[in-house]
Amino acid sequence: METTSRNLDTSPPSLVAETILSEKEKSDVKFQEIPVVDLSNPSEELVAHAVVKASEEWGIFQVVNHGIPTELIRRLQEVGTEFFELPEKEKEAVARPADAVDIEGYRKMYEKDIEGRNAWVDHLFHRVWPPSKVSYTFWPKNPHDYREVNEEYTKHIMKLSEKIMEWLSEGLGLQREALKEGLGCETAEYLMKINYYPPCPGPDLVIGAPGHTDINGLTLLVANEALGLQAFKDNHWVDAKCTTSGIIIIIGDQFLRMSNGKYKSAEHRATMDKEKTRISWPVFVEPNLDHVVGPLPGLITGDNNAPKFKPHAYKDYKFRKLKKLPLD
Ligand SMILES: O=C(O)CCC(=O)C(=O)O
Repeated sequence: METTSRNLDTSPPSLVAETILSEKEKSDVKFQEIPVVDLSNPSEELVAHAVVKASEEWGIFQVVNHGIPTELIRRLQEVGTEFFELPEKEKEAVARPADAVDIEGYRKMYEKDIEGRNAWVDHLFHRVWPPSKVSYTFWPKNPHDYREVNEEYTKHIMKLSEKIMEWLSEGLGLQREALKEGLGCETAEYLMKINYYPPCPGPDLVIGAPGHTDINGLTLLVANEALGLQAFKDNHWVDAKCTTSGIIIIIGDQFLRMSNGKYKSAEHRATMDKEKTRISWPVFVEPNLDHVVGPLPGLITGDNNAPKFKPHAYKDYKFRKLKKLPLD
């Protein structure tokens, strides 16, 4: 089993400098929990209300009793863990080519992540939907059931994400398809990522994933039993505690913009554990690169509803955020 811990003394100096915690990142962690929404509540109205409230106030929450079988989540975690525990050479069978523009594939630590930050984490990215965008080149062949489990999980996660989008659309006073349409309906993409954070001897000095908001629309994340995800709220980092079968929902930048600022794009980060390997499986729901995203037209009516954001093609938005250019 490959659980080599990070060694601060032998790490590239630039990486250590860039991942050392800033004062903000070191600020106290508050003993508070992110909202939990139980989707099995027989009143759909109450569930929808709780999802909307958590998205307005936090932009991050956990859903439980969501209908995705616990056994399927366990298998997703098992096949992903098995892949990361393979010898490096075998993982390289699905490595991201050095000259690739796209994000798909396996990458070892000390690499830039999707938003150009140095992240202290190994990861694997591959699209899971739509079929025209799926490249099995980047799906591990070992373990042999990796593909079957990920395809099954995709069906369930899409159903859950569409349900959440419906509640959030209605929470904006719009018809239930509004956010899905805003993302480009059938052209929207689902991107699976696995983050693998080995134990780190100096977790107080180093961050696994620095604080950021997600660039996409909606993120649905499961994690193993090691804690590490935190959200920034009211000037404090808050532990985003989650059971291994709970799903963390994170509102990303595109939903902040589509909702004209009503839903919050949650700033979050991942910390390292001294002893345990932490693994997380976010699925990012995002528009295709050419799709233009801005405040939904149904929200921009009347004198008091001026658009707070300009529309941008998703590829331009990504480029500008990556390059830290102004975004309005
Ligand atoms: O590992 C986590 O819990 C968070 C990961 C994350 O924020 C990311 O991959 O963008």
